[in-house]
Amino acid sequence: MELWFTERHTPNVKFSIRVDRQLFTGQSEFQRIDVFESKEFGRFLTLDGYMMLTEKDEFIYHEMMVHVPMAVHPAAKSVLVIGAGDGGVLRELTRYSSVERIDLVEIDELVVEVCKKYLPQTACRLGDERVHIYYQDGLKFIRQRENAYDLIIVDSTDPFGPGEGLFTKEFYGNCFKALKEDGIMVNQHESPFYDEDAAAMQRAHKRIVESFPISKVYQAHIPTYPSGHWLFGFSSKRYHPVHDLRDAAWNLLGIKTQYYNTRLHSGAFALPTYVEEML
Ligand code: AG3
Repeated sequence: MELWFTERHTPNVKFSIRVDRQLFTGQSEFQRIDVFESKEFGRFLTLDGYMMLTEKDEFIYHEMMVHVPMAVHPAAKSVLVIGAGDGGVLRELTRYSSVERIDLVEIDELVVEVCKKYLPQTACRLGDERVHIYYQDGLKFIRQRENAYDLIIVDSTDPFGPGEGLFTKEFYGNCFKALKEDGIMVNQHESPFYDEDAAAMQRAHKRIVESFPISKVYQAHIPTYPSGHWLFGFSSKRYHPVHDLRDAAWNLLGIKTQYYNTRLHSGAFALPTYVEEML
C-alpha cells in the first residue's frame, strides 16, 4: 500500500509527496501537527495539513528570512522571532556571534516539543543560551513591547487559522513600535501565483506599506510551498534592503550558506512584472 501526503493548493491543484512512514500525529489546543518521512524530501512537518518545512528545502526559506536582514542591519543585537517553533530561523540566527538575545514567541508548545524530537536538523539551536522562549500569542506579546528590538522575524503560517492575527494592521503597527529607530521587520509574505493566495498577499502587503516608511518584497524558489514561488517582506525604518547591503562586511563573517549569498541578495528584490504590478 502506498501512503501519500497531499496539500490542496487551490480547489483544482494538489501537491503530493510519497511518504515512507508517519512519525507523529497529534492535535494541540491550536492545530493538528504531523511529521512524515519521505524519500524525496526527507522528514517534513505539516500543521493542519499545510506544509511548513521539509528537510530537503527548508534551508532556502530559513536562510532567506535571516541572512537578508542580517546583511543589511549594521548591528542587530536584540531579535524577536514570532512563530518558528521548528527552530529553523534560530539555527541561522545563532550563527551570528553579534546577536546577544533572541526572544522566540511561539503559540504552540507542542510544535516545539515535536520538532525537538523529530526534526533535529532545524531544532538544533533551540537550546542556545541567547534564546528565550515564550509560549504566547505573538499578537498579544508584541503589544507590550516598545523600542526593544533591532530585528523582528515573523515566521507565520498562512493568513488563516492560528496565524491570522499576524497579518493584521494592528500587528504590523505594534511591530513598528517594538522596533528600535533603525529596526527591520521580515515576514513570510505568501505566494503571488494563485489568485486567492495573491489576493491575501496583496491585502497584507498594503497594511505593511501603511505601517513602515520602507517596505520591499523579495522572492525565492521553494519547491514544497504552493506554486513554488514564494515572497518575503522586508520592512524597515531606515535601511534600504539593496542600497544599504553591507556585502563586504557580511562576506567577511564567513557564514556558510547553501542558498543565500550577497549577489543573490540584490537579485531577490528584482521582481517579475506581474508581481510588481500587484504591490
Ligand atoms: N511557515 C509557513 C509558510 C507557509 C506555507 N504555506 C503552505 N504550505 N500553504 C513555515 C515555517 C517554517 N519555519
